[in-house]
Amino acid sequence: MRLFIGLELPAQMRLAAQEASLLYRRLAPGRYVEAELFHITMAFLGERGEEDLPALQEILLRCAEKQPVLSLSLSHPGYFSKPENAILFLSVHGEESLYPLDNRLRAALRQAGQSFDIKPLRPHITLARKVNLRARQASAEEISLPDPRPAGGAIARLTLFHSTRVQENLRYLPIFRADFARP
Ligand code: 2AM
Repeated sequence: MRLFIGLELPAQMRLAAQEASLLYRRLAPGRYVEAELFHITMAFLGERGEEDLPALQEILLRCAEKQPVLSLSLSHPGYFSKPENAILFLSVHGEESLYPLDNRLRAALRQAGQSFDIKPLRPHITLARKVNLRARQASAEEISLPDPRPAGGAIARLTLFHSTRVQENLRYLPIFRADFARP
């Protein structure tokens, strides 16, 4: 099964991201992601067997137990890759608070011999793939997208997700959650 570790979004943040996404899809065509799938990936693990689950759960618990509750909010839109075939995302305010957690998570995964995508963390919420941000064909001009409402909230746990298809629809199913330290 395909697994990754990430952060679930507070309801208000998800809703504001959905509003932005609905507006962007009218301005810039692409394959937009359902709001249910919005999240922040912390570590992409890839294909794993059931036998890896206990060790992974232990890592989540260990990394979460000393982590204070995070406070994040939506920031500006951005993209990866080329403007005519872009991955469109929202950045987050407060992302600097994710790096200590990222460091602990990577160290724990490495120590346990668990492989993961080693690309540096770039906290983001993917809204769409294959997006065309060119205002006109063959022109250098890019469509400018307005900022989302700066909605935010508390993120109080780390989640192990199973990326799978349910009746042909892509779903990121939370299969384990580890709570952050209570204040
Ligand atoms: P994203 O975080 O940019 O949206 C499940 O595939 C999730 O893991 C997606 O949200 C995806 O991208 C993220 N992810 C991170 N690294 C990945 C990789 N190497 N392959 C596939 N998905 C990856």
